[in-house]
Amino acid sequence: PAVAAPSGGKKVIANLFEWNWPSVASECGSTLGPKGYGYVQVSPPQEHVRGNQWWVAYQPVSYRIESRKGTRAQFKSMVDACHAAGVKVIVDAVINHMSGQTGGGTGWAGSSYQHHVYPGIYQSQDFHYCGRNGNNDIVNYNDRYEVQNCELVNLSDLKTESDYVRSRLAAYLNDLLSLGVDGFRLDASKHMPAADIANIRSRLSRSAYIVQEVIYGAGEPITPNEYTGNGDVHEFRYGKDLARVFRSERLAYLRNFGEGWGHLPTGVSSVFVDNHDTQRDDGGVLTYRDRGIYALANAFMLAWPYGSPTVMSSYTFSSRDAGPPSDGGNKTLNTVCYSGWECEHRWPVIANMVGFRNATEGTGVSNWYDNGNNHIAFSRTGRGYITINDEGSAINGRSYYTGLPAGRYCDVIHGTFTNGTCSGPVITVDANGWFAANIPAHDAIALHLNARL
Ligand code: ARE
Ligand code: CA
Repeated sequence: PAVAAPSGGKKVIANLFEWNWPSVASECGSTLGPKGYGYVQVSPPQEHVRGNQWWVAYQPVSYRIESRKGTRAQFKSMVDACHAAGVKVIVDAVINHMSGQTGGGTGWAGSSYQHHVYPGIYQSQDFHYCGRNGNNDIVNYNDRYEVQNCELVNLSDLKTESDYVRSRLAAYLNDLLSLGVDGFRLDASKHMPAADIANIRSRLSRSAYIVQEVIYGAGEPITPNEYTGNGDVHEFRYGKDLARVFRSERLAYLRNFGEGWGHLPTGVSSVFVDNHDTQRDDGGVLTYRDRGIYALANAFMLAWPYGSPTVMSSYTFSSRDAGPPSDGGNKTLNTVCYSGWECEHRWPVIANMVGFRNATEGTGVSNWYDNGNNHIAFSRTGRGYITINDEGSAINGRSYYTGLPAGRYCDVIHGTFTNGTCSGPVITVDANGWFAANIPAHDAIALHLNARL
């Protein structure tokens, strides 16, 4: 049985995209655990084709846990270190396909392969040959058969309907579970029938969190909703809609953000401002390049009780294919935050709002306020309060009704609360639940009960 949503009090996922295992291990102890992240999502750990592009990870050639990000032993130590820090581990699992190079080669860990032949694992009869478009590639996303039986960008497409392939994929996932992994992001889920995923899931040795990558495409026959029986599904409309609101519409529109906008049911929806694909391929979404506005969009996501949020953490890139900082042999270097790596999950606004999310878990929205334009505010009933001013000018001299108990609260947008003290401004909520404050343009104030002095 799979768990349908991240469970436990801490549910926020940090996606440490392309980090190597020793760096993930140390980040769990130094930052993710202390800041209240419940999960870390890591990039695909299996052996992959050689090359310096980031996307080599999405071309498996064997299921050895040996990649540019580290060895099996390093992977295991990482899982143990994260668990010791109270952080669970989600693995990006590539199970729809193997490599896509037309010629063969030798993988990262020395396994030789051909397109459609992976000795000892899969032979040519284990793949689909859809017979379309001259090269078996997917062209038409409006054709269900083609999307699930042709090749996604030439990647050899596994026969996920076959008993052998299912058992081999389950063996890979069970190997990861034996190393202590807690969940999986199932890459390219749209390209596998939901029933095939259900069957593979049924072969897991124990329960695991599952989130499926099914990109909503207007008019496409395969929809995210088909997959909700297996676990969570990435809601790609969320980041696009949020970016549009922040860039060119009004924050006031967010008062029913989520299901009210046609997004997936909250209990199965995995949300993010951007992910590793959209930050490269989708000019519309907000990314680390948007700096303050990106932080505000993440603050909104973490404050708003819809879906399971993932905070993206990126390396700096200037071209689509460019891989992470690596040595001459393409081995990924240890992460150095703010030097080649953006570390959005550490940005104080974002990291402190993880604490807000945890403090307000399970409460609804009340006291919604908007000015009809780009100033909004709301309570997470009885536990927290946020107001975001995305107007082009300051809003001064206003009072805000929070419904919170009287007291002195750390403004976690501008200060970090540690051991009873606040490194930034302190906001006083009066006996009637009100506070007065000025908010600069494109800024916010957030208070919660776990950051009360
Ligand atoms: C690379 C080269 C290719 C080459 C291939 C094989 O770029 O030119 O043919 O290697 O040699 C990633 C990269 C790819 C890379 C691939 C393998 O993005 O560039 O190919 O790894 O190394 C669709 C899928 C969705 C997929 C996106 C990218 O439905 O599942 O395309 N996303 C996941 C990952 C990616 C990854 C893969 C899948 C493959 O997150 O990072 O690719 O493992 C509409 C549709 C969407 C469709 C979208 C784009 O919006 O609705 O379903 O997404 O168009 O086509
Ligand atoms: Ca497929």
